[in-house]
Amino acid sequence: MDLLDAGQKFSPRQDPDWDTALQFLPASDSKHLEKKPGRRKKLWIGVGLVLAAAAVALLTGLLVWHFHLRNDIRVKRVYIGSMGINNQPFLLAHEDPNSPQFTNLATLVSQQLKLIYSKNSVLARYFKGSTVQAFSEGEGSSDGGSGSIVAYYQSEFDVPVPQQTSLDEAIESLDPPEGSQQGRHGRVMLRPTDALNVNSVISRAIDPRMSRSSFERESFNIHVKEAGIVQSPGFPDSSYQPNVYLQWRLRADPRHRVRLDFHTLILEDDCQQDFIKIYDSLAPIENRALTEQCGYPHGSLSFLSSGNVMLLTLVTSEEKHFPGFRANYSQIPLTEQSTTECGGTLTAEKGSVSSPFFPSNYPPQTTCVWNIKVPEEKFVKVQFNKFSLGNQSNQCPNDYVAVNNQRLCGRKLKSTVITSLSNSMTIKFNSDSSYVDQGFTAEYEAFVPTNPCPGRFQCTNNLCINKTLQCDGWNDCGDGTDEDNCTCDASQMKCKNGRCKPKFWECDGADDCGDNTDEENCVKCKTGEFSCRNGRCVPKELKCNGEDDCSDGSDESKCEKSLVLQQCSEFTFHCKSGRCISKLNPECDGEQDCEDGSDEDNCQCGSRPYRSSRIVGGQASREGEWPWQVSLHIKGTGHVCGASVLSRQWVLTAAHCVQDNGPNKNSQADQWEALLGLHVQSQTNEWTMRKNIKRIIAHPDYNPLTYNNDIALMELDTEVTLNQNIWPICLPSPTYDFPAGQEAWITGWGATREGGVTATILQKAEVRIINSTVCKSLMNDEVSDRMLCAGVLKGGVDACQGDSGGPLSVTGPGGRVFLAGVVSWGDGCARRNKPGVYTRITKYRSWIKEMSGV
Ligand code: 4AZ
Repeated sequence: MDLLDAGQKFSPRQDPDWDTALQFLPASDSKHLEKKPGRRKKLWIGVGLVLAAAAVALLTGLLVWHFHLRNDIRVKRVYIGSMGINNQPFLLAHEDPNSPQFTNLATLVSQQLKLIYSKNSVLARYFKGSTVQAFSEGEGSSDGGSGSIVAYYQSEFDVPVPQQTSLDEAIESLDPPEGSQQGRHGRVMLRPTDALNVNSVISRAIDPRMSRSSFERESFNIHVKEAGIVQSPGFPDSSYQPNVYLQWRLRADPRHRVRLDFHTLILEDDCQQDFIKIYDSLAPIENRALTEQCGYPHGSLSFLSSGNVMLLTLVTSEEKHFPGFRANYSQIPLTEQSTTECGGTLTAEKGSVSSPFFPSNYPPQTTCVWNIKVPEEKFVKVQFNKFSLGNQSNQCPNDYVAVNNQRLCGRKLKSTVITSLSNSMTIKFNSDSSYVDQGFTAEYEAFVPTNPCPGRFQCTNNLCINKTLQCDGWNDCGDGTDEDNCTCDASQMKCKNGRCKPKFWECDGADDCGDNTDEENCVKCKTGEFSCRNGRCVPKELKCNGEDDCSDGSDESKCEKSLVLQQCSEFTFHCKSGRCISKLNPECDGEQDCEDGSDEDNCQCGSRPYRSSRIVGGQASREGEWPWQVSLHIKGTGHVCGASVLSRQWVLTAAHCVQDNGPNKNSQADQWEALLGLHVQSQTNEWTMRKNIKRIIAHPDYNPLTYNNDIALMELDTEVTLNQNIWPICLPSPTYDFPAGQEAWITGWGATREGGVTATILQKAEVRIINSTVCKSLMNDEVSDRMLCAGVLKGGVDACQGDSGGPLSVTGPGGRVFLAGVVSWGDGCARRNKPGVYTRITKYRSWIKEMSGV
C-alpha cells in the first residue's frame, strides 16, 4: 500500500469525531490500536476538566501571591540626609567618628530621627535604623546661643515593594517648607523627650549606583584652609581601581566656601559605570548634588559650595579603567554682604554684570539683584554674551536670570537683547540648592528711545550693528534681520527666503542661504540620473553597483556598502591586495571592508586614547583633547610652529617652518626641540615629552613663493612613549574625501589676532572645508590643487602666525580623527572671505610613507 492510499482514510467531513480519523498510516495491527470512540471521548473530557482546574488553581495562586505575598516582599531603601541642630556647638572632636563627642551626639541624632519618623505612620512602620556619618558647623544658631551643627546621616527602611513611592513621599514631606528658616521639627514638636533643637531635616533616596554591595568603600577628610590637591588613587601613574566608592569630605573654615578646580578629569564615558559627583553637603544627598561628570567633560570644571563643606565622590565599576582626576582645592571667604560678590545699584550709562565667580560655575543657593538706573530720559537694554543656566524649561523653576521679572534659563540666549521701556531695569540671578552651571555675562547700556542705534542698524532683536554689515550675505544680527528685504546686486544670488548671497557660494556644498536654496538645482543631469564628477550623467540605479559607469569611478566612490570593484579610480580606496572597494573613506572606520582587512590596518591613531568622550576666534582646549598636537620650539626662543604626531618617532609640520631665515638656521635639526603632550606653554607636566630632532625632511619641491608643497617631516631622536596626551593622528589615503562644508578643527598656540601675541593655552576653533573653486576665486587663484581651504568666510575664526605646521583635524565616519591639512598660509588672519590655506595631506600620502615608513 502506498502512502496516498493510507491517507484516504482521513475524511473529517464524513466523520466529525476527528481524532478517530487521525490514521494517516496503517499500523501493522490496526485492530489493536483502534480505540473505542465512546470511552475515549469521556477520557478526554476528564483530562480537560483536570487541566482547567489546575489552570484556575494556578491563576488563583498567582493572584494571591501578587496581592498578598508580594506585598510582603520587602526591599531595603536607604535615605541620605542632613539635620540642622541649634544649641549644639560644633567641636573639632566632631570630625573624628571615634571620639566620644561624635558617638554621643550621633546617638542623640539617631534617637531624634527615630522620634521624627515615629510621627509619620508610613515612616514609623518601615523604619529600621540610622547611622550618623559626619558633622559640620551649622550656619549659626537661630537663638543666638552656643552655635549650631549639621549632622549627616543614613536611614534605612525595610519597605514592601509597592510602598516605596509612599515612603519617598513621606521622607520628602519632612523637608522644611520652602523659604522657612525654622523647620517644622522645632522645639515644640519634639519636647520634652529630646535634647536636640532641630531646625531642619532633609533627606533623599540614595543614588542607586552608590548602593552596590560589592564596593570597596573609603572616606577621606580634608581641611581646605591650606590649598592642596585631591586626586584619584594612583593618578597619574596608574588608572583608578575597579569597584570603589570613594568620598572626599572637604571642610573650609567657618564663613568660607570650598572651591574645587579640576585640572584633569578623564573617566569612562558611561556614567552608569564610572562617575564623580559633587555635593553641597558632607553626605551624598540627592537634592544637594552640584554636578555629575563622567568621560572627558568639556564645560567649566570649577565648583563652589554655598557653605563651608563639599563632598566629592568617585564611583567605579568592574570594567574599563581610566586615568581619573586631579583637582585643586582651596577656600574663599564668604563676604558678609552678598552684594560684594554680586548685585547692587548701577548708575553708569554702560556696564556689565555676570553671575558670581564666572567663568567658574556659580555656587548653589545664591541670589543677586542688580538695580540699574540711568538718566530719566533714557531707556536701558541688556545683551547676554554667555548664557548657560541649566536646561530650558517653561517657568524656569530652578536656576534663572530674571530681567524685570521675566525669567530666563537654558543655554540659547547668547546675543539676546532685552530692553526696558523706562530708565530702570532689575536683573536678578537665582540658583537653587542643586545642579550648578557656568552662568552668564551681560552688558547693559542706556539709549535714547527715539534713536536706539545712533549711526547703526537696529536688528529686530534690538542689537545694533554697523550699517555696512546690512545685506552683505552674513547674518550679523543673529536673527537674520540685517539680511531681510535686501536688493541683491549683480554679484549676488537671491535665496528663496529673500536673502542675498555671493554668487560664488552657489553649489559649494554648504547651506549658505539657510534654506538650502543655494544648493538646489546644482546637478545638471536629469532627475533619475547621477551626476558624475567628470560631468557625465548615468542612470541612478547604476550608482554603487560595483561597476565604473561614469568612467571616472565617481559613481562608485560614495557608497554606503563596500563592493569590491573591477576597476580602481582616483576616487576609490585601494586595498593592499590591489583591489579597490566602493565605500567612501573606509579606512579605520571600525568595519572591515577590504577582503584582506587592509582598510583597518595601522589604526592606532586619531582617537583620544582616554576619551570615553592660535587660533583667532577660538577657545582654550582641554588638556589631552588634541594629543597629536606638537609645539615646535627653537631652542632658547620658544614656540615657533605647530606639528602633528604621526608615530612614536615622526612628526609632520610645514616646510616654511624649517627654512633658513637670515641668521636663523631653521633647517638644521639641532636648532629645534619638539614638545609633545603640552597643554600650556612653559608648563610641562607628567605627560609632556621634550624631544630633540634627529632629522628634518622638507619636501624637495617646496616653493617659498607660492607655498606649494608646504610640508616637512621631523624625525625625533628617540621614540616617545605614547600616553593619554600623546597619540598619533590618522593619515588619510590619497582617495580620502574631505567634502566642502565638512566641519574641521584647527589647533595651536599661534596669535589670537592678526599681528597679536601667541596664546599660552592650546587653542581650538571649528572651521569648515571650503570648496576649492570658491577658495581659488577668493584667494586670487593662488590656491593649487595640492592645497585645501578651510575657515569661516564670515571672518573671525582662523589659524594665524604661530599655528603654521599644526593640524587641520577632521573626524572620520568611525570617530577617528584624520589629518586633512597642515596650517600653511592665508591673507592675514580671520578676515572676511579670506579662508586659511592648508597643505592637502591626501596628495602627500605616498611621500610620507616613502620618507618615514609611516
Ligand atoms: C602664519 O603666518 C600664518 N590665516 C598661518 C596661517 C594663516 C596666516 C598666517 C592663515 O604662520
